[in-house]
Amino acid sequence: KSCDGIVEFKDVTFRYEGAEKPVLEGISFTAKPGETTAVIGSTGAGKSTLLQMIPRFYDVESGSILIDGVNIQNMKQSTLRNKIGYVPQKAMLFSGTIAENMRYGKEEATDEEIHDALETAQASEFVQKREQGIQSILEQAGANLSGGQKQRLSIARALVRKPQIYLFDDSFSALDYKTDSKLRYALKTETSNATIIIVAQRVNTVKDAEKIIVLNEGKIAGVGTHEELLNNNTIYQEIVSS
Ligand code: DUT
Repeated sequence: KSCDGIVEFKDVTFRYEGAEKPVLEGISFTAKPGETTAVIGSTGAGKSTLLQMIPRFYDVESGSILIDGVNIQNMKQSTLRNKIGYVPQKAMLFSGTIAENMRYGKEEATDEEIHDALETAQASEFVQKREQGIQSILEQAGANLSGGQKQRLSIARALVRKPQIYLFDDSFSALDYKTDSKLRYALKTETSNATIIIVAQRVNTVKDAEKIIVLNEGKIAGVGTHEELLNNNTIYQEIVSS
């Protein structure tokens, strides 16, 4: 169904246990299916925390988060997890074959589905260069891979599951600009009705997003397209020129 996967934050405030100040304060926005919503901000702004609230790694202190109008706190955990493909900042690969790593989260995935996901994630070329292809062994935590290769496999793993909602936590940071752009374009094309939320520190990764949210010290400092924010948001201008 093309209308599924609307993520809505309503006046969300959150603080880590024991912290004096909330890390997120009064956050409201909507991320829509078929669109990329990007969150940009300097280190410590609260981007990862915001993203992690969607699969309920943390619960709101006040406000609410809805998916298709349903408060995520009233959803079964398994239902929520099935809707979401979360790609963490650090790829979590294990010792085993590439295929085994790709099937983590969807045991029944076919080789073809794995190849398609690798293709979209711009990982096909380096996987095919290995004699055993997707049957090649990854050493512990992917020790025999570059940072960018690990990120692409981590993205491919999420794609294999075909969730409605993709959450990318700085998942493109180790890629060169060209690969970053190519990957996001392929992602957009192959997951046309999915809701994509991308957290990033660099402008290249967010500039094509339909909606960019500027997060500053836990608050939204601006929302718009790249062009709009370039014109009217000083924090965004600072990020661009830094
Ligand atoms: N923080 C904690 N406990 C945690 C995680 C984070 O107190 O378990 C604090 C650190 C920081 C703030 O919350 O002051 C926001 O952290 P977050 O990782 O959400 O920020 P970010 O914008 O994602 O930073 P980066 O771009 O460096 O990942």
